[in-house]
Parts: sequence; C-alpha cells; structure tokens
Amino acid sequence: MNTVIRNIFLFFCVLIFSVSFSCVSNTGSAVALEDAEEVEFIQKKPVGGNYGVFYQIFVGSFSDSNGDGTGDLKGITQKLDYLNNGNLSSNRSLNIDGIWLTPIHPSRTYHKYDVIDYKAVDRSFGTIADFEELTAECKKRGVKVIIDLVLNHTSIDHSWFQEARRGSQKYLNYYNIADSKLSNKYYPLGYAGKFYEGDFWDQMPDLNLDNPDVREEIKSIVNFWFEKGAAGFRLDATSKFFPDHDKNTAFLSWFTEYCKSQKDDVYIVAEGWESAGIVMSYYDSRIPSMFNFTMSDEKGMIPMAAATQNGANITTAMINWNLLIKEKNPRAIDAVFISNHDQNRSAGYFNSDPVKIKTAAALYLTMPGNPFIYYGEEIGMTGSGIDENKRGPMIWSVNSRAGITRGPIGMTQRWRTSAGAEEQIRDPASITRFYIEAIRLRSSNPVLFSGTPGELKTGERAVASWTVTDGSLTLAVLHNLSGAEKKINIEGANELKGTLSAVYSSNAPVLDRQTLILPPFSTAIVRIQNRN
Ligand SMILES: [Ca+2]
Ligand SMILES: [Ca+2]
Repeated sequence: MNTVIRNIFLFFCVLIFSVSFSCVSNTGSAVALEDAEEVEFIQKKPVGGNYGVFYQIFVGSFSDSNGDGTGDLKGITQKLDYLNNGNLSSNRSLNIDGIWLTPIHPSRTYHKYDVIDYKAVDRSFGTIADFEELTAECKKRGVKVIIDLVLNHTSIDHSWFQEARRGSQKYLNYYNIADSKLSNKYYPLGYAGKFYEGDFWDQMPDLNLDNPDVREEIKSIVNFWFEKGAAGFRLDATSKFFPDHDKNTAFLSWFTEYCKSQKDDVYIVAEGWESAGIVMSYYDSRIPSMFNFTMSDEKGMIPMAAATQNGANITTAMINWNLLIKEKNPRAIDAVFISNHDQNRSAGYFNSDPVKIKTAAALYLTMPGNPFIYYGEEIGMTGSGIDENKRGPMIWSVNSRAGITRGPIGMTQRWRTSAGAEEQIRDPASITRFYIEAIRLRSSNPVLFSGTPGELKTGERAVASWTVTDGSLTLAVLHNLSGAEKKINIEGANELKGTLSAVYSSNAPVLDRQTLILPPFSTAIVRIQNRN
C-alpha cells in the first residue's frame, strides 16, 4: 500500500475503533489495527503532563539482547513494541506512558543499588549510547524514561569513598564520618580510627547530603542524565537521607526545585517506605509523586479489597489521600502500585487466581494519579520470599528462551506462570490482555488520571465506587468485587464510557437509564450528567 492509501485506511480503522469503543464491549472490540505493525504512532494518547501509566523494569531480569543471560538496555529497546507500539487500539501492546528503570549505573551487585559511578552505565547493561537510543525510541512513542537515583549512599567502591579512605578531607566530608561508633550502623573506615555510617549495609556508606559539594555533584548528575534523555527520576530511600523527616522534606524540596529549574517538565517519584502520615508530610516538598505504600503489598488496601471483596475502606482512603496531597501541592500525583522489587509478587499472594489478579489490576488502574506496574505482574508471574525471587526473569514465552534472562544468582524459586507474554497476547482471556484493556480504558478517559475523586455511595459493601471530576466532566467508577450481580442506581448516569470484566466472556455491565447492572467481578465507567 502506498502511504496515502495506508493513512486513509488507518484513519478509518481508528474511526471504527473509536465508535466501537464508545459503544463498549468488554473484549475484542478493538482488534482492527492488531496486525498493522507499521503504524507510525498515529494515535497519541490524550493523557498530558506527567500523567501516565508507568512500568517498572528491573533491568538485569527483563530482556537480554546478546544472550549473556543478563537483561540490558538494548533488550528493553527491542521490547518497546510490547510496552508501547503507539497504537492504543492494539491488543499486542500495553501502551504504557513511562518506564522506571531500576539502577543502571556500574555496581558490584546484581541489584545495583550500590553505585560506583553515577555518570556511567553498568557494562553488563550496555553503554551510554544504548541509553540514548532507548530514550530516543521512547520519545517517538511518547514514553518517558525515569531512572532510579540512589542518593542515600554510594558503593564502598565509589571513587569518593576510596578517596575518603585515603584521608582526603574533601571526600571525608562527602560521607557521615565519626570518631566513634555512633550506632550499630557505623563501621570502621580504616583511616585514622574513624567510622562511617552504612544505614543499609557496610558496603553502602551513607552520603552527607548537607555537604554543598555533594549537592553540586548531584546537580551535575541530574544534568548529565537529562542530556542523555532521562525524563526524570525515581528517588531511592528518601526517608533514610537524614534521621529527621523535616530535613528529608527540605532535601526533596531542594532537589525538585533544582530539577525543575533545569527541565520544567521533569517527573520525580520518591520512595519513602514509611507510614502514611510520614509519606504525606513529604508532599510538603512539592515533589510531584510519592509512592503510595499503604495501597500496596499483600496486606495493602488494593490487594485486600480484591481479596476480601470489601470496597468501602479503599474508596474512602483513596479519596481522602488524593484530597490531602493536593492540599499540600495542587499538582501532586498519587503513585499507586500493588507490588515492586522489594515486595512479594501479587500473583503469588492471589494464588495465581486470574479473577483476583484482574480485579486488583482493575482497581488500581482506574484510580487517580499514576499507576506503576511491576514488570511481569501483567503476565501473572509469581515470586516471593528472598529478594532475588521477586526479581526473576521476565517470561516472554514458555516456548522459546529468546530474550529471557538468567535471573538473579541465588533465586530459589523457579519462575512460575502458565503462559509467557507472547502466548498471553494471543489469548483474549489472559491476564495480559486484561491489563491491555484496562490501560486502554484509562487512557481513553484521561480524567481517570487527573480528576479529583469524590464519594459515590451505593450501599453495596462489595462495590468499590467513586467519582472523578475535572471541570465539567464527571465520571463514576464502579467495581463489583464480588461474585454476585449488583444493580446500582446512579443519579445522573448518562453514558457508559467503558467496561472491564475479570471473568472472561461473561456479560458486560449494562446501563439502563440510571440503573447500572454490574455482573460479577466487573468494572464500569459511567459519565454523569453535568449537575450545573
Ligand atoms: Ca545481556
Ligand atoms: Ca542516610
């Protein structure tokens, strides 16, 4: 086909898709472009600013381009069509908007949270040029790449620490050095009888983030990665920067301001694995996002809502959380997730029950803010216990080893999933296809990212429901967490905008005037008539 005819053809495909999508079918309506591999990113998502669905990649375990067993940056670039092929109607692509790469810098460990050089790429992962290629390819697809930045500590092999050990006063000041063992987190420096702080591990000396020279280094690192195409950062262990939470908030404020002065659209999300009250207080820094740990993990609110079929607690907590963080920073974006590289994989604690896995996904992929998917979650991969097990090889296929990594040395669980990404993409009943549909539903309704949530009472404990409003547009989001059909009266219900069903081939939700019929384990997005 010549280009003009092809473009016309694609235009009609999109038109047909748009119409069929607004009419809503829970599966299979959006296959028009499935085989159009040559599509050139014709369907940019309407999601703006720093809103987006993010995908966390544990780099060494994701995709191996050269067969040495270790995941690498070229391997990620090779898998970009799976992550975002630029075509929101495709059933082959997750169409995420952002990627978080766990640390890519030179390091002695497989996890690389002990950095030897902040301005280089670990040889096993590739080169700076590979990173630039990755970010350039991502940019074409509208995908932002944020990199893990570990500022609490370096590796003991970092040249700064080596200099400190040799007695350089300048570099002694880079770390938290004491004349005595101030706590059991202090270790002998091997110079002048001094001790250094190693909050996590004696191999990871804590940086002195009060030191202006260290801050200049950080500025230089930030600019270095902006130049290479990074859209922002995921900040590691921010609650460990100082023993004082107010000082951590002040540091985050300084860091955020500096990044914005260099790149006004920077996106930053921070890990502060602390209680909700402390995480909340860090929003005083006006950092865009903090990970919402309360929602994650086996006993967190999202998995518990799916497991216990109780929609009340999660709804109240989510609404209050969003209102409170936006009081502190009107541009705050909640960062919700159900698992990450430090937590047991969700498929494991759901006993690989696809209905529970899909129900949890439906919940968090329709909540306000930026959802973060942990790689492999979308294929129902399990992995729990020691950290290595949580970071296992991404299973691209169960029929081919191509691109599959060896995984961390020391992992004691074999990877477990009944089908890899390739097999699941072909199976409309799969977990992967459910994630694809849920992301499509979200991206087709940008207010789900940016809207302000409000209460929507149904009187049904097994229904999680809320509204999101942006300007004159209000959508109602309803999830039936139970195996019994629910009939819900929604005042002002105007139009069914989309549905999901965690039970494949079951009936889709139906809106009959103001009555919504929610079949078991289903989700509906309903537009509410403007009340003004
Ligand atoms: Ca490799
Ligand atoms: Ca520290």
